This record gives sequence, structure tokens and C-alpha cells, in this order.
Amino acid sequence: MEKTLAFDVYGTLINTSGIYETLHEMMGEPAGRFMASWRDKQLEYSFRRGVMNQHTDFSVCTRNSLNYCCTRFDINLTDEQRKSLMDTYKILPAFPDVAESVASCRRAGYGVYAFSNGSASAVSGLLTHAGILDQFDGVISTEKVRMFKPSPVVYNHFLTATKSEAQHTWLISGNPFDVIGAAACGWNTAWVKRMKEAQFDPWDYSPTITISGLDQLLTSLSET
Ligand code: 2OP
Repeated sequence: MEKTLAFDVYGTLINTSGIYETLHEMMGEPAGRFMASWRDKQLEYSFRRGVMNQHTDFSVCTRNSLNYCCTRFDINLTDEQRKSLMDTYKILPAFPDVAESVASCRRAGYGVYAFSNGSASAVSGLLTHAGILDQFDGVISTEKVRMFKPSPVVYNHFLTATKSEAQHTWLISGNPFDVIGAAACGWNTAWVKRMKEAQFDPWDYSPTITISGLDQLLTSLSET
């Protein structure tokens, strides 16, 4: 049975902090707090929409949370500035350890997929801009089942779409909510803990493996 790797996109393959420079040019000092708030609120909106069965394109969660943060931080960005931020979000950089790690896992015989709340077109655009789209066997977006992570619906959709089985599938993610969601569905999980101070939720699920970068992934997988 082929082993399958599902790589989360935002925060795992793609560095969402890549938006910082643009934010800092627009607002100076609050950029760091603004960026963190924006990401948290974006995810909160996706969770709430999932529970409410009110799915929409993930970019709507991104735009709504941007507007929320402008009010919260009392920063009056123009429509042009907001559009510029949304456009920058479409071409965020990949982390430097992604290309070699994904290629080596594929050479080792793993099926490798990008797996995201983002639409297939948004994710394909990000990976194309980063020059790594053709390193993946496919892009699996949760849009097909009109649901967001960490609903079990999306993890089951991934298995169906890739003809994989939970016990032979790994979720590779920097996001604890995603790791816990996949673990609750019986998947193996790798938490990519890039920041020393990153905290995992004290729930009754822990990652199968924890790595500080994707350069450690293949070695860690072969040791399990
Ligand atoms: C994803 O890419 C939002 O990181 C999450 O699905």
C-alpha cells in the first residue's frame, strides 16, 4: 500500500508571515500584532463557517478578517491597500525547506499532495508562483466538500480523493488544530514546529512525530 503525505499549505508549505513587509510599509509598528491577529481571525472565521455550514471561498475569510483587523487596530487602509494585501496573499513565499523535502519524499515512493482550505485555484497559484506545483501528485482542496479543517469531512474527502487509507496517510502541518483534526480521524501526523515557542494544544491527541523543519521529515518518517 502506497504511503501518502498530505501537506497543509498556509503555515506549512507557504509562509503566511511573507505578508509582513507589505503590512509594515502600510502601518509601521502595529504590523506584527496586526499580522498575528489577521491569521487568528481568518482561521476563526473558517471554524465558525464550518460549524454553521456556511462554507465560502477561504479568501472571503481572509478578506473579512483583514477588514475586522483594520477596525480593531484603528488602521484605515484604503481599498487599494486592502486589494494589494489580498493580491500579495496570493503569491506568498514557500518556506525554503519545502522543495527538497517534497522531492525527496516523492523519490522515496510517497504520494505527495497539497491539502488545504484554500481553493484549488488559489493553492495552485501559490505553488506555481513558488515554482513547486509540479513536485506534487495533486492539490486537494476542501472546497469540493464545502467544509473547512478540522472537520472530519475534509480528512475523509482527502482519503477518497487520493484513494488512500488513514493508517497509511500522514498529515504534515504546522497548525496544531489541523494535526489534532487529522489524528482524530486515525491519521498519522507530523507537527512542523518551526518556532521554538510554538505551543501545541493540551488535548488528548499529540503528534505522531514533531519536527522543526521539513528537512527532517523523510528521516523522521523512516524512523517510525
Ligand atoms: C490550510 O492551508 C488554513 O493552513 C490551513 O488549509
